[in-house]
Amino acid sequence: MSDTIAAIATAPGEGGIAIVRISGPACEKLLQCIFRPASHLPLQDHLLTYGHILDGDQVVDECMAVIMKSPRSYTREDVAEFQVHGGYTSASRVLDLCLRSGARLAEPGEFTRRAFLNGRLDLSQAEAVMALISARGEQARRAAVHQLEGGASAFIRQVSDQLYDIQAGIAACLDYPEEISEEEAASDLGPKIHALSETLLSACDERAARLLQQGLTVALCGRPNVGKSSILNLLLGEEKAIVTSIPGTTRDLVEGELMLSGCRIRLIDTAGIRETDDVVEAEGVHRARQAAERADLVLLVVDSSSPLTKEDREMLLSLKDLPLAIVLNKQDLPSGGTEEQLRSLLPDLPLIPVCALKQDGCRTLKDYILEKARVSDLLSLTQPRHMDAARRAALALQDAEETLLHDALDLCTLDLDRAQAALSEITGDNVEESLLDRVFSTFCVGK
Ligand SMILES: Nc1nc2c(ncn2[C@@H]2O[C@H](COP(=O)(O)OP(=O)(O)OP(=O)(O)O)[C@@H](O)[C@H]2O)c(=O)[nH]1
Ligand SMILES: [Mg+2]
Repeated sequence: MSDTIAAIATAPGEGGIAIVRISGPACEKLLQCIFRPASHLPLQDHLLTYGHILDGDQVVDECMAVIMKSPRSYTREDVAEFQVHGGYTSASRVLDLCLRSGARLAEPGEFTRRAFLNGRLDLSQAEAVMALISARGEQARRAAVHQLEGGASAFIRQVSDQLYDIQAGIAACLDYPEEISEEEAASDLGPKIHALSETLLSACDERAARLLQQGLTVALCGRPNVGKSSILNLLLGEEKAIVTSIPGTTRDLVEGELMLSGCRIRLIDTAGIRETDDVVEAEGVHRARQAAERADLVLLVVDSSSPLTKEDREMLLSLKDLPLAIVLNKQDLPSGGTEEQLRSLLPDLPLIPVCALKQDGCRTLKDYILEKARVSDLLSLTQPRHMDAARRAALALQDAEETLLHDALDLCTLDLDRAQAALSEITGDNVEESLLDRVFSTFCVGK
């Protein structure tokens, strides 16, 4: 970290302002080289100053510049930022000037890596920065901020502290066997170890983590002509998919995205499922089944004006073990007794009446989808990497519990150390360089 790094911090493309950021010991020198304040007064710490970026005598752009002296900066090093006019050209000229004046191009996530290495944030908070940058929707933003504020770290440190207490208890027993017997220690500590492992496992909610990162995927399935594409269009508020009265209109998957109260929803309209000799349609039916299996929620669309067909029943059977709800479409037409049939077949299945043609029932359907997309604001672990480490810690604790049952108190300490090591991967205490490389390689340059 003895060198000074530089990168464009704003996204590529045209915009009002672009920011070039540098961090490291040469910041002040570099500023003097390329920035001339309009007032000719020296730059003050943490104060934006108007001036010009110069390449020799040539003015590159007008600029607002700021220096944030160590340790009161994002990286805790000296940091300087240049706000120039947006678009690519000015910013890349300024970056080029920085590189010619002694800085080197920052690696992805290197500013945040320095912040982590200088102790400004722990590893889980560093990852939250990227989660916040890539958050799609209010729900994902709230979860990222919770993590940035130390939500995951606080949870892990609490578990880790309790584990240290257990480790101290075992050490005391091993050091003073005359004061406390191994059996006594085992019967006291076993339940505590078990409870800790349960706490960790229950914090690993894969589904919630996926919903935050990717949103809820909803597949619209059903036999041909029941109105799947009409419902997709209704939910999206646009004519995304082709709708006709010819069964088998949709052949491929048609995807659309919508935001419901800050939750991201991916809708997939599929080909009507039926037996067919048509090769193209058969491939569409295959894709429809795959989409249903991969979705977080399957909406089986049924025509409420006609009694259940053999195809409807087969589909119900094949989909019933997936997260499923029935959308009873075509409510404008006289009932075919479908609702009653469904209620007697699968009484617990949610039924949502809709009329895509007259745009009725859209609110109820959206509310139902939203209910499935929501996750708690206070989830402790929301990143796959964190859950993987927490699960390994829980497994090590289960091993420790097992070892205790065989009265091998000294061996159990090894399992507990493994659990501590897995927990420390989350917060980044004592982690290897390769893990940091892996984490920060997913970052964008300039952050
Ligand atoms: N009366 C009535 N007709 C509807 C309703 N919803 C859709 N339709 C009609 O049903 C026909 C089929 O609609 P689509 O949305 O194309 O049906 P689909 O399930 O996507 O059909 P495929 O793509 O062939 O599998 C069209 O003529 C629609 O106008 C409804 O609520 N009431
Ligand atoms: Mg269709």
